[in-house]
Amino acid sequence: MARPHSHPFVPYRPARHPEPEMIARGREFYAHMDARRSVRFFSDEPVPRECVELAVRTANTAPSGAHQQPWKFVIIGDPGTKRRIREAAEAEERRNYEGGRLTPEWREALAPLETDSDKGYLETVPWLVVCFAEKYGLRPEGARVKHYYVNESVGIACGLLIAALHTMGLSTLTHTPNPMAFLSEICGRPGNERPYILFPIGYAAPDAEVPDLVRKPFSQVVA
Ligand code: IYR
Repeated sequence: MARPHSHPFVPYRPARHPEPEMIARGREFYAHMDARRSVRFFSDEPVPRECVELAVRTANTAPSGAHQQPWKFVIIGDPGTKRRIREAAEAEERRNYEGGRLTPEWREALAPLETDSDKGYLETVPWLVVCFAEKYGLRPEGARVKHYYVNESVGIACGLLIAALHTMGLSTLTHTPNPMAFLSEICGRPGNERPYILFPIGYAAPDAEVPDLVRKPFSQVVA
C-alpha cells in the first residue's frame, strides 16, 4: 500500500522471532538488566575510550520529542578536569550533608545508601560523562528553536547509555550533585544546555559493595 507522504519515508522491517524465542530473548535481557547495580566503588583500571563512545552512540539512538535529540554528552578523561569536577561536587555536597541543606526527610530516604560528601570516585574512574539537556536549540545565527519533551527524551537516552555500559561489563552511577551548575562552567557549555546527570564510568572495584536493596515486585509496579 503506497501511503502519500510529504516527507521522505523508508521501509522498516524490525527482526521478528518465533514466540518461544521472543520469550527466551526477553528473559535473557531482563536477567541481564536485573543484574545491574549503581556503583560507588570503582577501579582505576583504564577503559578504552571506544567503549564510552559506543555507549554515547547507543544513547543517541533514543527516541526524542520531534526527533530533536536534545542532548549533549561531554566525555572527560583528563585528570585535571576530573579533579575540578570532584572538588566542585564535594563543595556542594558538603553544604548538603554537613551544612544542613538536606531536609530531614531527604536524609532519611538516603540513609540506606550511606552516601556522604566524599565523591572520590569522580577522580578514580577513567571516564566521566556529563549529560546535558538542551532546553532549547540554537540556530547558527542565534535564534532559539523550541524543544519538546526534553526531560523525557534525555531520560530515555540516559537509560540506554546505562544499559550499553552494563552490557560491556562497565559500571556507572547516575550522579546528580546538587546543585550542578558548576558542570556547565567546567565543561564550557552554553546557556541553552542544562546539566542533567553526571556519570562516573569504569570497572566496579574488585571489592565493590552495593546496598542490599530489593526491587519492587512485579505485582507492585504493574497495574
Ligand atoms: N546528591 C547527593 C545526595 C543524593 C541524592 C539522591 I536522590 C541519591 O539517590 C543519592 C545521593 C549525593 O550525591 O550524595
